[in-house]
Amino acid sequence: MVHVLGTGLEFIARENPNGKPSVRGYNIINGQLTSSSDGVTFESKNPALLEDCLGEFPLSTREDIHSALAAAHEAFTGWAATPAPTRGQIIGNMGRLLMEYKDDLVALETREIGKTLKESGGEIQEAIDTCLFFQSEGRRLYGQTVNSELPDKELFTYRRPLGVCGIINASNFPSAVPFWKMIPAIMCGNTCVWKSPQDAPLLSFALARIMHQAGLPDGVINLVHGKGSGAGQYLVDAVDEGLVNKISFTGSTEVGKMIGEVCGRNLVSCSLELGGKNPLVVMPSANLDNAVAGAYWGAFGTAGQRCTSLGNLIVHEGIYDEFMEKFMAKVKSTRIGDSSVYKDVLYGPMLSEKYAKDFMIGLDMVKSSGATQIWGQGEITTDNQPENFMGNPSDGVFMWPHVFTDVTEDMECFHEEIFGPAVTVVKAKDFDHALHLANASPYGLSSAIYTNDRLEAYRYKTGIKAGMTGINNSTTGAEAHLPFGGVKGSGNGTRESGIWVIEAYSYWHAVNDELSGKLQLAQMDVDEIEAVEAEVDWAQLA
Ligand code: UN1
Repeated sequence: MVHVLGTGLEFIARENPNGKPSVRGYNIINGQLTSSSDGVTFESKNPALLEDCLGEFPLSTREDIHSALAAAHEAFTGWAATPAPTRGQIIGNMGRLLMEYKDDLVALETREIGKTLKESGGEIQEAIDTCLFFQSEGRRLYGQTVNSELPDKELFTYRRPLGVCGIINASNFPSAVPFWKMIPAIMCGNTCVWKSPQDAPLLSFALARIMHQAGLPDGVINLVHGKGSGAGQYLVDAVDEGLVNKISFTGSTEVGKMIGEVCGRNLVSCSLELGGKNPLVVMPSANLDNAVAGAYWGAFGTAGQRCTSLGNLIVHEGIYDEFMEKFMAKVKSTRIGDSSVYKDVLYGPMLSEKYAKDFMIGLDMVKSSGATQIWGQGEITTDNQPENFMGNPSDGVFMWPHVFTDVTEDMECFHEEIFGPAVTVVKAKDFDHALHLANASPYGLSSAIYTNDRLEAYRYKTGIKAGMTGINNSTTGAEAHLPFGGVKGSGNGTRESGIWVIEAYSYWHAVNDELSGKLQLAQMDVDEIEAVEAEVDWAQLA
């Protein structure tokens, strides 16, 4: 692990129960490792083994954020002037280094946020794929030539960088999502201040070190650690101070709306990827085993901590009993535990103690909504554990899988996201009712339908209000080159990934080149103007 983080790193004397070292982590500002201006730190803990501390990290102050922004401004002119293919080449180097360090990064991600090794592997791969995609995009970043309406004149469009981007991501996808944001940002010639998620500072630090090792010039990406209400807020405040040209945020709808307001009043562009209450519909023609597999994974994979996780499971009443029987058999067999110790667990701990606390509040909300709790008993403890729990539950923060039935549209739990392993099940009378229910929450991120009726699939695809839809597939599983994002309460319409994200990190610059050697007027009906002018008695008007 040490070689991923680079040389010159100090370790903190600490006895971790798994024998792993604790690291002194730093901000990276203008390529330099720095502590917070007041020396205050916070710890990152392994949520599967709370006594395992990964390290201490700067709790960044407003002054630190301003230093990072100054470095990003300083680096901007040089980076924007660097040829795009060269920028792409450095991004390609990042991808190749990530491949080299993949095993270490996967283990580190699992240790820091508790995802299973398989999922951490998939996520680091997504960061790699993003680098490889944008390496060659650096050789395109196309503009257009446009025909002029006038002779001897040429028109062009160019993509220009926006400037300094503030990047704020969540800890559930701490490697793929910041790469979704920063790789296109720097490919377009922007510079960044990256506020790492509070629960994944060591992984973020390792990724930022790799980016620099790949040849990224100092100041192009500046990493600052801290809390959302601290460092994150200072970065958003800097929009009001005129120091930020773009904010890209993944997190809650509540915080996203606040960021949207600050950016809106300053006319600063923002990309917002927010919450979801993603529906999955199961119709009678579906292959039920396939539908059970998709619903089960969507609800409980990653311990339900994806923004694309299944929220409302909408089951047609004709197959409700049969589906639920198969579904519950799977839920009851769920293997849970620390994936770095036990093989083949479906999910591990919550991302951190804070996520565990918030999930318990979410469960209370579902219960007070009036839903029927048919499975799950909150936090897993020594005296309260499901059959297939592996290990000692008091080592970390682990949750039961939860299933709530008899959910109806008028309940709060139908509308509100519960970030964790809990699914709310709703009965639908027919297709139209199912589609209505799928559209009835305030969110519109991901969605899915299981059906073998092609017309139903078509009507769902065209009738659903969501940024993403799976047909005979789960609600999760975005790929690195398809547009990712939502509508309604799930975002402001911006997209990440693929060629679409380039719109979010560049503006179009239209240039006209007049070669005729005289003033030619565009967008004027020249003959008519001349005729009108000839008739006007200018002396009389004056
Ligand atoms: C997120 O939860 O913020 O499609 C992103 C998926 C993942 C991305 C989720 N590839 O589920």
